[in-house]
Amino acid sequence: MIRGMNRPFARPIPNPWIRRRLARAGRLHGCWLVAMPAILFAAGGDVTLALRDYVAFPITGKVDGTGQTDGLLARINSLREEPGGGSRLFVNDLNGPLYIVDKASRRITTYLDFNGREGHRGLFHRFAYEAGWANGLNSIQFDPDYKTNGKFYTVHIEDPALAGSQLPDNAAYPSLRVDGYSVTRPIPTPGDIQREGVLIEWTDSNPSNDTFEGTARELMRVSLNTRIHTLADLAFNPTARRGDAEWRVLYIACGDGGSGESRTGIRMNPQRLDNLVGKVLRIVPDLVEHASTSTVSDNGRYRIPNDNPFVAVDGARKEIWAYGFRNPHRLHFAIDREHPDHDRLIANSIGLHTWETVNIVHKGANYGYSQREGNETLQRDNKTAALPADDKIPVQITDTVTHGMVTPNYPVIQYGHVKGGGDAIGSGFLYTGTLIPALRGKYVFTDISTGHVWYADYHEMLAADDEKPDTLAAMHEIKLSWSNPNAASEAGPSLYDAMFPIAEAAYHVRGGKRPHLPGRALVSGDGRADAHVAVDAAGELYVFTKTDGTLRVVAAAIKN
Ligand SMILES: [Ca+2]
Ligand SMILES: [Ca+2]
Repeated sequence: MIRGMNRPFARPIPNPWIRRRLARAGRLHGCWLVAMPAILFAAGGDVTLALRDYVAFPITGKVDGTGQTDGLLARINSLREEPGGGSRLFVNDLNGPLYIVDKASRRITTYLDFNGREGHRGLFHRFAYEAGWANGLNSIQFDPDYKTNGKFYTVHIEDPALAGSQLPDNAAYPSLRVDGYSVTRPIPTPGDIQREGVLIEWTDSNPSNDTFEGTARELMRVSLNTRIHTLADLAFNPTARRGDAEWRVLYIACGDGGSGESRTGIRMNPQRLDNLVGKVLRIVPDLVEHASTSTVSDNGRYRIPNDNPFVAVDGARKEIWAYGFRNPHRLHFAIDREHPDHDRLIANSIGLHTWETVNIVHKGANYGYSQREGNETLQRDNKTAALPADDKIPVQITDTVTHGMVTPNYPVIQYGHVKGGGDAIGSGFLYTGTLIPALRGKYVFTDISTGHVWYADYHEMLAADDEKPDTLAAMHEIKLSWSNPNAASEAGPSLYDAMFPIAEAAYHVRGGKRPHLPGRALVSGDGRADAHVAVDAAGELYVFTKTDGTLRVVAAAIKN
């Protein structure tokens, strides 16, 4: 492939009316030509978002890094606004830090640092972060009752082959009490194990300040075959209230640990119900919550709701809510305030060689991997083919034991590893804010490597959730308007087809040494944008890119 041939480029803002709108939204003084326009994946992209730089996070990577992950200036991976009317964003960097960003001052405080590897003063001596995507401090989620109980949850990745204690090292955080902390036995996954995903509940006895004081409790430790597709996102249903069956019930995304693309016996792990990889899990973290409608887990650290789909199936893990995913690394509860019966849990799952997917998650459903990828059959050679006429696969308990047959569930959105598409789906959110009326009722999502941003109509997604593999919601390209605040000459917004060139400009300003961006992927070519979207408590939209370690806020939109 010619380097960068598929990469989106900045291009001029063609329409004088749009230029005027952008000028009002973001100080347009002029615009400039760079190169060819990208081929549009879906014709008629009709929303342009005006981005403003919000905060640049401290550089935790290497400015001259050459690998897929070490050259990312700050591997920020998720953003959560504290619930309960605070005004702080909590942002985790895979390299270790958990930051608090004060929304009023935009001041960044390091709240905790998980990196306790040799040479670092953080919490975990076996912290694995330096290789493999989604290794490190992968995610954070607040307990819905955080304001009262100070609880939040994190997922980080450890390498069990490393030396050192598995207990948190509180040398840098003496107000973290570790005397009651104990490690859990890893939940087994068939095959060799290179990583463990660790879920921890933290209780900050004073959630109103920017320091941690309190306790931590390890809830779960999941064995992962390789260093990719780890234990990942965490989500609570935001509509649940005290007394509801869903109140403080935690959904957990667990990647397949790279098992499903293996040519060996671990290939069936995402399909097997005797393990937790390639699944969405559902647990009650607090042992005193829902005591009459749940049972205590094998390790005694959390509860499992009695209405989980496989609690009565011999040999199946009771934590499983849905299964057959490759890497469902982003979960989002889509809340449709006008139609509460339209609320859904959504999982964005990264595909192998062919399809990136958005999936509506249903209780007990099988999403097909590693027998399916997107709406096609995945063959043993990892190529895709048409679905069989009788579209059924066994409900696999172990490698040999099955429990009937099931027709797989299929994505509601998918895009290919082709020009105008991308390499790996990022995060996604149903927009519920007020700043961008054009995005109301739209699900906004990214491709990680190319940095494309798209939306799909949420009602089309619901309609595509119809057990028919070929019905999918349409994707619409979102364009981006951004003023490079470091531009040498006149400043003013330019129009971009994706986050790649925006991150590239900022990466160089921040000292990045690579000619383009760090990493490489098939469609993005030389460099990856590493772009995701996020929302705050008001549902307003942000975009962040790991390559330049910068968080940007969506300040306005223009409907073309
Ligand atoms: Ca505190
Ligand atoms: Ca469909």
